[in-house]
Amino acid sequence: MSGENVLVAKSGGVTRLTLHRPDKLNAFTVAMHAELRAALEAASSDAQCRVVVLTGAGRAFCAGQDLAETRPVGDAAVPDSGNRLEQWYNPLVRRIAELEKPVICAVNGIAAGAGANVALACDLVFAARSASFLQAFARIGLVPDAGGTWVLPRLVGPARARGLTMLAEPLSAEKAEAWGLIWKVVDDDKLEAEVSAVAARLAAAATYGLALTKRALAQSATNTLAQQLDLERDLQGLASASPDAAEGIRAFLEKRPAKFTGSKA
Ligand code: T3D
Repeated sequence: MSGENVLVAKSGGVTRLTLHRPDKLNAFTVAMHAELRAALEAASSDAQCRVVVLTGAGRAFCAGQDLAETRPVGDAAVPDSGNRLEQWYNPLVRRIAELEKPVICAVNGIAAGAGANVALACDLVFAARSASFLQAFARIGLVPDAGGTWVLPRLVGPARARGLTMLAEPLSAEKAEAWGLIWKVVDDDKLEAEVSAVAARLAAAATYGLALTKRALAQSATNTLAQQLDLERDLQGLASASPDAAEGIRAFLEKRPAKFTGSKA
């Protein structure tokens, strides 16, 4: 169900979530976090939903934490930001990572601070050519969060991760693609159509196999090769027991398109 801060639209197996505070560049407030959490929980338990698309309303994707909510009172320090990470950002990043369906991010404009890192937590990141990614934290004396210090060195290497986080300059969508930070740059006027086409394709895919693939890739970050081989053996055992694997192999041998249901069993 749509809220004031997160619009929810469901169609053809795709649940589209739009961050909706365009006047404030979709900066995160507690209210927006709460709506996004509820929407992701609903998408997780909705058997009709086979893919989630996350995007922003207006000219930005998301400007990170709403700094009006963290405003220090008088001469006092900023209220403990660690608490907000514990309560909101960390569960959000985990939820996206652990969702057993692909999550596509359509970065329609600037993605700054935690907004950038929530985008990078998604499985496939498409960005409009005019969009940019800004690790804004150093500009305000904070540490990159929402998984940024984990994902950046892994995606672009330590030298670029240090430059992005310490210099806090915007990275264009084109450079983000060239550096391997995101999947694809798309002309602004084609972003919606391209993301919708990919979402429709994924909504007709073998969802359980994709969920297990997501799990395998996530665990590879800390596994040795031997551990990863064992994990692949176990996950392949699960995948091969699914009706979609049987359908995929039958369809190949019968030279027809597969008709996947997305179910586990
Ligand atoms: O305690 C904790 O929660 C810790 C967690 C931290 C996580 C974080 O995300 S920290 C990083 C927070 N984000 C930022 O520091 C980015 C702040 N925004 C900007 O630097 C700029 O807005 C942009 C570079 C993203 C875009 O610049 P521009 O010139 O295109 O737009 P603008 O004029 O600055 O912003 C338009 C409006 O959005 C403006 O409101 P107004 O004056 O028209 O009423 C601006 O204040 C508002 N806005 C943009 N970002 C935020 C924001 N309002 C509150 N919080 C924001 N993050």
